[in-house]
Amino acid sequence: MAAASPATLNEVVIKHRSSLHPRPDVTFAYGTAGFRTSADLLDSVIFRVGLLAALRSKKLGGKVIGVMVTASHNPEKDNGVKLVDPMGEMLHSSWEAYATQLANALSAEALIAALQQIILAAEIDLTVPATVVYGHDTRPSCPGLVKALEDGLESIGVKGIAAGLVTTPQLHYLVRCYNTQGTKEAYGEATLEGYYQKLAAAYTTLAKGRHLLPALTIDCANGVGAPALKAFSSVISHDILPLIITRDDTTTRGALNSECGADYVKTKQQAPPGTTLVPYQRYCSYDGDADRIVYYYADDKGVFHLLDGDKIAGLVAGFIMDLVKEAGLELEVGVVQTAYANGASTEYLTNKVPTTCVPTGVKHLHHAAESYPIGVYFEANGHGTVLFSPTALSTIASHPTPSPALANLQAVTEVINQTVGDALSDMLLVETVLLHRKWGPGEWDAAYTDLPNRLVKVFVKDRYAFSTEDAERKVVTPEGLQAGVEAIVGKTEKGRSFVRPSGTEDCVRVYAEAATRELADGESTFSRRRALNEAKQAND
Ligand code: NG1
Ligand code: ZN
Repeated sequence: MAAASPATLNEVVIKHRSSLHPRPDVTFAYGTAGFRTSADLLDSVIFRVGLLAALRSKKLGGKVIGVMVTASHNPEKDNGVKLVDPMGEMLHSSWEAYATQLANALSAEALIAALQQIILAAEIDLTVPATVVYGHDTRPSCPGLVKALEDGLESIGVKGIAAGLVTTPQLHYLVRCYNTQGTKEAYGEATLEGYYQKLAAAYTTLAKGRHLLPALTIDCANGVGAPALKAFSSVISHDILPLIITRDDTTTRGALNSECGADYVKTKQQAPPGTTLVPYQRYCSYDGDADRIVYYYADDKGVFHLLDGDKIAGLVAGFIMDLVKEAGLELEVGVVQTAYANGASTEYLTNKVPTTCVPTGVKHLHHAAESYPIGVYFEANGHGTVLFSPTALSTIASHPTPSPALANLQAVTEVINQTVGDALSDMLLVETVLLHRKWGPGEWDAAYTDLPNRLVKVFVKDRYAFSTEDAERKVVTPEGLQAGVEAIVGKTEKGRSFVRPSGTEDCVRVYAEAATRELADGESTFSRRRALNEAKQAND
């Protein structure tokens, strides 16, 4: 057991170390993706996140807290940081304000005062030893920022466990493993090797004896997904999972997320330039920290088709429902989406399975999915996973009648990363379903046809002037904007449009969909113009 820490902060050390990480004249906010901005602004923020992570661990009786340094799909010049709570979930929202408070403290003295306030407000016992595990993606700014994090941890007397170069979901996995080892909820071995072995064993169970599919081509966004996938493919037989790994250049400056990756493919609705799509072959793209995945293919006319998070949710939910039924179990499967889910997917899903819509942000999706025995959640952009409640897990584990369906269901619980969306693990799940169904991408896609849609950014002076309700589907302020949107939508066949402030970028997003491409484009242009006008008035 680690020795107890001193009962008070070492203010001299913290002030001194803090002076080595001066705060720029910027206001920071811990948003849906933690702190995320230009990497050259983040040194002080990450130093302070080290302090906060230590306090969070102390508050939770010494449970291991995670810190991930990444800016996901953002350009390479950006970086970011987010905290991971003990079961591998996002930082509890009640602590987001503390993170913002520490990041914005104006001086070393103000930082100490903010720390003391948090210690008091959250009733933290400083003598509890803390443990923090931290990792980072492939951005060139990571080593320097990780150093700042280590300075923060050291100045509050916490050593920390360096996980090194990891995908975001691997870091979440490690956190959960550390906190559950030796308990009946043990999640796995707390090493990357343990992660790869767990997924490989589960996938081998699911794939063995099946007729193999042609190789899957993966675009790793030139990010951390590339080394992770290579490490994984070295522990699984190529006969079981034939892969073609592309966009795996993690050393060329500027390559990360540039004209590739899940965000590029989803936003542009096209394959990365230079990719020749062989008709009906499977392609997928990860994002820069490998927590998102989208699939795509071309038909025999060469037309591009996207199989995004909504399509993955439908595929996976249907498969799990069938396994549950075949195994003779009664476990409800529910699906959670956001307003960005294509209207056609919502219509398809609501006819089959309970479906909930929640605001953007993984914490909302995750939380809502927890209310189902088996909760499938996916954002349209490809971030998602499946959660099995403790009761569902024990029902599956203790079911008296063995069957292939039960064994497969058990393996599905192992192949899926239940802490957070995980491109590698989601890929294995999709491949499993396709293998079992004997489907190619065309059969998968046949469930429904996406409504044409458009997602645009509007740069406004103050995005905080925009507020929403009804899971972000209605804009409340600026006043009058919603009425304007509705007037246009009302005239549009299968029209749906909404306006919301981004939680990760300084902009407002406008989404529109309609029966035809022309209508969707027209509607988004109108809504966007309307949003701009209203914003101008609100800001004047
Ligand atoms: P914001 O910037 O709040 O729209 C984006 C994504 C979210 C989620 C977060 C976290 C869209 C439209 N929004 O949020 O789905 O992934 O980033 O990374 O894709
Ligand atoms: Zn990501």
